[in-house]
Amino acid sequence: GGGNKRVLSIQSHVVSGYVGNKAAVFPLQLLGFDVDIINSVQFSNHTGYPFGFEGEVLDGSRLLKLIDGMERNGLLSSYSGDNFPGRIGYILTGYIGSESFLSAVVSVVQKLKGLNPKCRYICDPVLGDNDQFYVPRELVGIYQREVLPLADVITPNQFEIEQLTGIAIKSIQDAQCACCALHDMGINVVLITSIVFPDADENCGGDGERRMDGDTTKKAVTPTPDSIAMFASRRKFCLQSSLQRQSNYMDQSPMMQQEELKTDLVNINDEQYVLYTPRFAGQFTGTGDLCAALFLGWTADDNELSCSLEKLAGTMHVIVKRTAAVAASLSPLINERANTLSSRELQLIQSRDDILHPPRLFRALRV
Ligand code: PLP
Ligand code: PXL
Repeated sequence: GGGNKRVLSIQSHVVSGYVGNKAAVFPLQLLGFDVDIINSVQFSNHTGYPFGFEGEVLDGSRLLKLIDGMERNGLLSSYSGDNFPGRIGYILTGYIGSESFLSAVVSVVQKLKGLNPKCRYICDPVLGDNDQFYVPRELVGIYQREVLPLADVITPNQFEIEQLTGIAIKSIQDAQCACCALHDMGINVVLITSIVFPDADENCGGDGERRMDGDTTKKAVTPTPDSIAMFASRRKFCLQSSLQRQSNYMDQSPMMQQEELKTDLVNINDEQYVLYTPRFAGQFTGTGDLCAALFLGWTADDNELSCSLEKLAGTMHVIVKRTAAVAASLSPLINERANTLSSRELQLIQSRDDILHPPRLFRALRV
């Protein structure tokens, strides 16, 4: 992002509740980002409610018109230097429901990267969950061919990374392979937001104690059937080795020199971490959207990847825990399913301190 903390977030808006931009914008603002907000839909509520929803969808051509208006007024970029406030440093996208809108997003990302080569694209490639698609299947190919090659950071869940890479994630090694395949497409950082391994014992990773010192959470933090794994992978390009070789570079024939340069290009090194957190019973909506926003926030400052992952997991855990506690305290009182769902909306505002100061509850393990 070139140090410029301005995000263009293209996501859903809901009047009531916290998904899409409603889940992403407040945390980003708390973390000190200016957020330019484009609402891809405006719905009364998220689409999981039993009595439907009302509202409107923004189509791709209208998205491009908004970008056009911004461009004409110099709001996409500025020639006054990298840190001028008008320069968008990050693009964040989440759930996109149609081919036409996804294609429009692709051209927006291309335009912004053209105007600011340091602009980073954080893409949550939303396809579905629990072996079910909630977007048209045709989007998989568009993500693979057009979207992922533009992305700098992606935040798929287990189902999504399996669809995008064709690799079933049954072990740490599978997660490593799938991330490697995505890095090969040019993506710098991959966060798998949640993985449930079929056999927890084989995926222990490191040894013994995994709880952070001073942790008050006595819940499982080792891989068990009740835990979910988060997995983060960053590809590093090792320029040092090319410098080391430069001393004898001039002595070689031009053909040998060319070989050396090729070798440098493939001299890569993936840094990978796994982190286990307890799983909460029941469904929460907007967790993936919140997760992507927080990850953008914590990785923007070039933190250590392990540090970003630990902060992310700490905040996510307490927010879901607070949400589950509120839902549990209300559910005996009300029977209607709509009310039950509204009681499961993320307790985001109530968690503002935990967003600003993530509790360090879990440790990321290098794998
Ligand atoms: N639940 C908890 C406790 C999490 O930490 C996360 C991810 O960070 C999720 C749910 C979200 O997973 P998904 O991306 O599948 O919505
Ligand atoms: O959290 C993803 C999401 C985004 N946008 C809308 C939704 C949902 C989940 O239900 O309904 C409109």
